[in-house]
Parts: sequence; C-alpha cells; structure tokens
Amino acid sequence: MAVRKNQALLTAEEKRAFVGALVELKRSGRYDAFVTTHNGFIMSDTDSGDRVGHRSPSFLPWHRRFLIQFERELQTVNASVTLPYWDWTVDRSPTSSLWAPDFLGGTGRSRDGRVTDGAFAFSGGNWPITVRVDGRDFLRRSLGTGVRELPTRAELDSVMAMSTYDAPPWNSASDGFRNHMEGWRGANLHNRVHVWVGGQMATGVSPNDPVFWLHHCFIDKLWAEWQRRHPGSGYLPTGGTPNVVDLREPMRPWNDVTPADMLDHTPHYTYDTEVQGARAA
Ligand code: CU1
Ligand code: CU1
Repeated sequence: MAVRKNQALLTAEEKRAFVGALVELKRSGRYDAFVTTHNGFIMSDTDSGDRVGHRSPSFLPWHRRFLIQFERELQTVNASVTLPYWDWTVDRSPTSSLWAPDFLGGTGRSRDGRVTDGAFAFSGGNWPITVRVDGRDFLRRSLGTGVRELPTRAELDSVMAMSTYDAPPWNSASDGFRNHMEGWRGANLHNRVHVWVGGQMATGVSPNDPVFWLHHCFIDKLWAEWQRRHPGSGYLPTGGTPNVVDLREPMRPWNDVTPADMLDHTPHYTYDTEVQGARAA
C-alpha cells in the first residue's frame, strides 16, 4: 500500500526519486497534460454556472481524483514514489528544506521571479513552462510576497472544527468546511498558500510548480482527517442541485467517478499519520 509521507521527513534518496519521476513525466509530455486539464477547469468553474474543480462542493473529491491519477503516472516511472505532503502550518519559511536545491529549489530572483536553483530551474533545461498564461517560459516564485504569512495551525483548527461539509449557494460564498478550506471565506487556507508561493502557483496553470502536488496532498490529508473527526457529516449536496456535482453524479473530466467514489482514500493510499489496521481493530 502506498504511504504518503510528510515532505520534511523524506530521505535524500526519496527526494531524488520524487524529483526524478517529475522530470521524466515532464520530458515525456505527460506532466503538461495535467497542467492543461487544471487550467481548463479554473477557466470554466464559475460561481453562477457549472463548477466542478473549484468554488464548488466537488473541490475536494475532484482534486483527490486528480492527485491519484498523477501519482499513478509518477509510479509508472518509479513504483516506489508517492506524493509527499507539505504541512504549511509547520514548514512556513522560504528557508524550509522544501525549498532547498536538492528538492524543489527556492524562491525566484527579484527581477523577474525566475527560479534559479534545483531541478526545476530554467537554466537546467528540464522544466520549460509550455502550458502558460503569458509569454514567460520559466518557473517563477516569490515566496511570501503576495501574502506575507502562511495559514497558522490555529486558523486551520477552527476550520477543521466545522461540522457541515458545504451549504447553499454551493459556491465561493458558501458557509461550511469546504469553502473555508478552499479559502474563499474566513482565514483563507488553500487559496492563500497558492498566493504565498506566487508565480505560476497564483494562476490557473499552478501545477507547473511541483509544489502544487505537495500543497494539494496536504489539503487531501486534511479532508481525510476531517472525515474521521466528523463521521456523521457526509458530502453535500446529495441530489437535485443545478450546476454542481451531487454525491452520485459523475465528475468531469472522468465519466466514471463520482464524489461518492472518492470519499474513502484508503483503497488508493494512506497517510503516514494513519494507524495501519485501525479500522479492523
Ligand atoms: Cu485546483
Ligand atoms: Cu489549489
């Protein structure tokens, strides 16, 4: 069973394997297909029309499925690789080991935001930005510039305590766990992390930055923790709701996946903090 680990606890060899698999997917063209898909949903998801990936209840199951598919692609390159997660309530500095040259590389230079160290630096030739929203073909970051501070543990805890999954109008104005986690309301959790990283991460082509996967892996882990803490609080809405994906409706772009299919992550992977066999005990 694949176990997803905290990125801060990866060995040097695990970091090398993860980075190597990313670079190989990029070389093959399979990586950029994920960037294209993500940007397509960012462009089409609106508060008043059809919404699947963002500003809607299916934000969490949609990204869970997206990550599973990406993780499977990584595993075709190296079967030992799993997605690591970035707990930004703990590793909250531009000098965290996450941003070291042996892992994701650091912030961009001040002139143009270009990342200049690590495997994803433009000069290395491994990471041209081909799916882009402007003419710049290099990975950009400006850690801690667009917003100074990452969300805190206390801010996260207050959202984890919310017992209702989602609520009308099922968009970025909703009350409830999903919208507070996504960040349109309250302290701004998920969205703020995208802005804190800056560069492509602050746009629809955010998966161009490999940290996208580590950020969303943590969001996914938090959803799993929330589910365990609120066992009586299921996915909403359960049916008959225009423009959003109800519990048993298929989620684009997958014709055969519903939110209900994504509620249990454990057939696909577990997290390092989850006790193995706890369900059977
Ligand atoms: Cu997204
Ligand atoms: Cu995101």
